[in-house]
Amino acid sequence: MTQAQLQETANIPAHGSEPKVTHWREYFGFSTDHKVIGIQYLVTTFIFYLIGGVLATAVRTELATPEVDFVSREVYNSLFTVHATIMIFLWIVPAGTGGFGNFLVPLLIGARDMAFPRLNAIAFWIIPPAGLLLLSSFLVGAPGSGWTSYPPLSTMAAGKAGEAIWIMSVLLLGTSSILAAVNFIVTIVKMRAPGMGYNQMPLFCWAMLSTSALALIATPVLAGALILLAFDLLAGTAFFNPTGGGDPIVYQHLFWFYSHPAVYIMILPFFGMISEILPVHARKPIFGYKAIAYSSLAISFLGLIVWAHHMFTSGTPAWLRMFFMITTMVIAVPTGIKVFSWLATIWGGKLRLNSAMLFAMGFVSMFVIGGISGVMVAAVPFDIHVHDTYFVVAHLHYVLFGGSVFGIYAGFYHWFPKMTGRMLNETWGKIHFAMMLVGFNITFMPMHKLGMEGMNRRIAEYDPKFATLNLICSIGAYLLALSTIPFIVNACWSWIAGPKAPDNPWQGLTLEWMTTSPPPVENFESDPVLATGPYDYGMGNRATQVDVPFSDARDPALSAGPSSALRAEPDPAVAAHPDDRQGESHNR
Ligand code: HEM
Ligand SMILES: [Cu+2]
Repeated sequence: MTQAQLQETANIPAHGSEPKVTHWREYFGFSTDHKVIGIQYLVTTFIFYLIGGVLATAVRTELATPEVDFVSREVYNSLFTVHATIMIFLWIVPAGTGGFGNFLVPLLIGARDMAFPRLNAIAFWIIPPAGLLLLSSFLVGAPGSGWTSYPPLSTMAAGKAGEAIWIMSVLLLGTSSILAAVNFIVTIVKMRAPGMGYNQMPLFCWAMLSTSALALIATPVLAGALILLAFDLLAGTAFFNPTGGGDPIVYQHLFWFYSHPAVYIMILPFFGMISEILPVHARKPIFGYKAIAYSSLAISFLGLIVWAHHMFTSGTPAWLRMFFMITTMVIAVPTGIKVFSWLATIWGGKLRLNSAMLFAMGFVSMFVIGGISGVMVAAVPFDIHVHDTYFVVAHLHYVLFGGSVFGIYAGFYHWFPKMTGRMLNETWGKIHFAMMLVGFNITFMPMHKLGMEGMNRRIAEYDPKFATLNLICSIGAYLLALSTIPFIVNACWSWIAGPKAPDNPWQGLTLEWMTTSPPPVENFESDPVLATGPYDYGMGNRATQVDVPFSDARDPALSAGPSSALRAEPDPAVAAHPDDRQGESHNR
């Protein structure tokens, strides 16, 4: 018996009798089912991603030539401002946390739903109106001071209405993010299946715990900054206005106190998803479970004390710049631990190079490029040289696009069968991956060189000597935009008419695969059971020699890693073997 079969046998009673067929109308209503809400998040944010992508394509069309010829300078400013705001606040953050977090966390820990289902629905339903509000600003003159909205630019008379709308919309989105964070923390701490200690949790849960802690600590600071900014803008106060005794640099501190942690809010969930996907498709235990789990916590903590690396050129005193330079570089350590653990996980594995795995490997490699340019810009002298140039645009897209967006797609391909009960087409998945990888690198790789040669970001016209590389970037951007089409067609077609998905198409060990595809309402008919750890792959027929409860559960030979449930104290109430169970289910 393989480990997957062992886990499936132990969990037969946990199967729902019937997969839940969700009526399409439910997706448009106030559902409190975490799976419906997760999918609502994913579909809604994907639509915003498409809108943000159209804006990006418009930006690149303007930049295809050195002159201002496609849109006016003002419209250009609005295009990149709204593009970035959508990509961050309406796509990456809510898709990673609200989307995948909602769908996966309760399933992975064997719970029936999130701790606060109604709060969960409220957190989602804030998003669509906030997004529409932001888009409505195009009717009154969209905001144009960048997604950072620095004063004094953002409080100047022109475009007041658009700026106020931007603040209101981001405040709403931040509220949603805080509500979701509370829910995740309580759910993970309080609702794990019996026998699942913290060190038996799937790594995605560690990632969500770290992400939620960050969101909870940092988002209120952004809210504070934006409320003060709104006063300056609309009520004539002078918190950030030097003529009235204020200081614009204070805004930068408050803004980055949130927005640097925000980049980890935008990447940690995907770190977690990659840690789930790689071992399944490499058929090997995850390497360094605890190292990966605790490095998420370390990244959260360090992420809170590096914010002023965005302000090296804002007159920050030299000694303070040293502090922020060193803390920033230290973050490379926990991040490197993760990357090496992932490489060690797939090293020597029996790789299944399907779409999910390709996107996961694309994630690791593209993210590493962004990480390296990140350490480069952390160095004060280098940053002074490339600050506000296309080098920064290249860096941020390697982490956010090469990282987060590749991670989202890896998740889509991996969990689509569980979410919809249908399989995606693999051939089209691979075509999608190839087009996206090539398009992405053509678009963003040349920006490193443009930046080092001094091309400014946030400008609609530029020195003609940069024309060739910019044209290449724009052609890459069109390819990148086209690469989304195979995915959309594949996803829509497969959802309606794709081949039916088995319960456990990838022979995974984590609990979401131990119920039907899609899971029934409340996920499991009865309490799920941990017969094996989340990553005990490749133990071959050793598993046939053991049954749970084990006589010596701590024997390291039985367990593929410290994460293995084999090392947990067996609990007779939920023993893997139905005959060994005693007493009532005590989960709820
Ligand atoms: C189709 C793919 C994309 C293209 C072609 C693209 C293109 C661009 C360009 C050219 C800029 C610079 C505008 C300027 O400084 O004048 C920009 C800015 C930005 N993009 Fe993207 N982008 C894409 C996808 C994404 C994604 C997926 C994210 C994030 C998740 C993202 C986040 C940002 C951010 C944060 C900025 C900074 C805006 C600012 O400086 O205020 N982009 N993008
Ligand atoms: Cu930062």
